[in-house]
Amino acid sequence: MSAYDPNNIFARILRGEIPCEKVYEDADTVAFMDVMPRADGHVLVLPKRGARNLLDVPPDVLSTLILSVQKIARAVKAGMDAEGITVHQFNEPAGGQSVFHIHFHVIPRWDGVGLGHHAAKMADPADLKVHAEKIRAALAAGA
Ligand code: DGP
Repeated sequence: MSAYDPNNIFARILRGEIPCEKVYEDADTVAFMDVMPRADGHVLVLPKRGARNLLDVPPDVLSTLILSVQKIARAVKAGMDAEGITVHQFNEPAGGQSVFHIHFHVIPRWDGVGLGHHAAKMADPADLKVHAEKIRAALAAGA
């Protein structure tokens, strides 16, 4: 396994070098909209501290991260009026990972609606903003 690269795209987003549509931030974690969503309301949750993936992440980083994943899953379900949530987490290229800063995908689901392909199509930024607003509102309402 390669070492963590501090210039990966998510590290650059965390440093504010590249914009993102953020929905949540606390002392340890950040959540923002995936620019290539597999469904409307697809959010990525990541730690501020750098780790490549599940194979090297320290336990204390993983602990706070998974609590944020649960919080965002609840907010995405409420904000997007979803019927279910799919959580994905990919490790190494063979495991489907393309950005090497650990993150969880939180994807809202509706009965009978299939998932789009992984990282296949850029979303319209205006749509991402609309979905982010709904998720931020659910968080503000205590979801
Ligand atoms: P993976 O590493 O395979 O778990 O997928 C990375 C995801 O990150 C993929 O769904 C597309 C998304 N993504 C890639 N580049 C950017 C970016 O610059 N901004 C945002 N918000 N998402 C990105």
